[in-house]
Amino acid sequence: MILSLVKAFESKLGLFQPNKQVSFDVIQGVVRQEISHATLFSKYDSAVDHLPKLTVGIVFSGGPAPGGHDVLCGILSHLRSGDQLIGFCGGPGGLLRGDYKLIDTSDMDLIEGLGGFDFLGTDRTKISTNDQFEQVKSVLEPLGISSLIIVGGDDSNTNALFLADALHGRCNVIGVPKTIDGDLQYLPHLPITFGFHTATQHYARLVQQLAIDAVGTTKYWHIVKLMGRSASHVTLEVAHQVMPNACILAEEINQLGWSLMDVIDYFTRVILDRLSKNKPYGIIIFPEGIADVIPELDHYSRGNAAPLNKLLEAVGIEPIQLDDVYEDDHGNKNLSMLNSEKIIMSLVEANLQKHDQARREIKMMPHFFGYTGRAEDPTPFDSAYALLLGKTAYELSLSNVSGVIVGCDFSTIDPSPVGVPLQALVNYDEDRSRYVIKKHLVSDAAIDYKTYQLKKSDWVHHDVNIPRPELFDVPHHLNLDEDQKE
Ligand code: FBP
Repeated sequence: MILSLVKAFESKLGLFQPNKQVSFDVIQGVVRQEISHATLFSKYDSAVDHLPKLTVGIVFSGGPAPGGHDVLCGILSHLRSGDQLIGFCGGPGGLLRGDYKLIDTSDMDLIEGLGGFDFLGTDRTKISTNDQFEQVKSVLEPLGISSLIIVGGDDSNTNALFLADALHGRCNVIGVPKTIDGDLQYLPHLPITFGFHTATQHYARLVQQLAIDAVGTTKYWHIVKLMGRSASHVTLEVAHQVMPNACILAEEINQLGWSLMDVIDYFTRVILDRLSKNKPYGIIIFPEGIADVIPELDHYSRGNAAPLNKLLEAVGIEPIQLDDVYEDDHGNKNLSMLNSEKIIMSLVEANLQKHDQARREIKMMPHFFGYTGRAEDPTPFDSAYALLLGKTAYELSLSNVSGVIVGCDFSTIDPSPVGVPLQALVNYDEDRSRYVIKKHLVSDAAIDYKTYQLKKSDWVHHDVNIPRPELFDVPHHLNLDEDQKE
């Protein structure tokens, strides 16, 4: 698989054109007709040397994800002589300010295979007003930029679509799918974002190390919150790798209609179950996004601590002060500020007080694994994928296409890059009264969710062994068969 990605990356530059065999129902009237594409864009072999010189702008947007620097290298390694790449510094905010630098092939030695987004920087500024669109025009025009590549997640690519509309005829806008959360998907043409594999491998390694320590010492339960808001793809992928003794996903809580105490009772049951087999240690994992679906935590993160404190007081725990959670421009809460792992741990501890043996023997420690996964150097999969995404975004720029996001179909032995109309990903959001790219949550019909449900109860008594299990070379989430993984 990784070799096929590299092969596709190393192949000659080509152009993309509408592929009438794959069409979409797109909602009319969201953006102008010219960028309201109703088909996929597929690559065909065509010379590109005769095309006019091109200046491409690029901006990182939202949270960092491993592979961003390789997206830049993917473009630079194929840049035709005379074409230019201009990077905007500090995310969409930097784009509005006109804060930029020229990037050239000499930068590749510095940044190839490097994690984080620090070469250009990023932020979460939303570009959506007419004044902002005008501001972007006034920055791009003097620089001669005729194609702008936005490297981002669902919110950033919603920006990209409306910016493509506003800049039509002056500058094309192309999205590159990024986010460790893995919630920007459009199957089968866009099953995965870059950064997801590295972050999940990173967290899986850390959780596995806790598990190894726990088996060796038989002393502690580790209560681990993992980054990933709204969608629980990260926790699901990590669960498949490390087989935690207990795990709950936000989508599962929603489906089961569980309250906070239901979650606590489930964790308590697993701990007591293992204790009955003389195992006073283990691993619990869950995503930070549970705060969105558990009413007491949701109220708390919105500034109302009363329902949570009522529950805490009822089990004899001191009330807690509000953490400093706020929303970004797109309405996303910074859940990392919320110490839900400590809250959960205290409630489980309180629950265990009723059991003599558990009260004496169970010791717990909270952990949060998040930001380090975004700065990790990309895995070979993410690196190859990001290089290909960068190259494809450049080819779409040469093809004079706007309002599309780069995708890649992994359903065949040789993954093929495609251009997916952004409009096909858009839905009307009643709460926000606007069209936005919908976050793709873990679906109960997904194969990786079904296998998780089948295996989960076996993991209660699982312990990591020697030889250690190997972490996945390619994302489990892609559900590739053995031939495809090679
Ligand atoms: P993106 O969706 O922008 O890729 O960011 C994802 C993420 O890493 C989430 O998993 C996490 O909740 C959030 O960013 C943390 O960033 P911040 O500290 O800005 O809230």
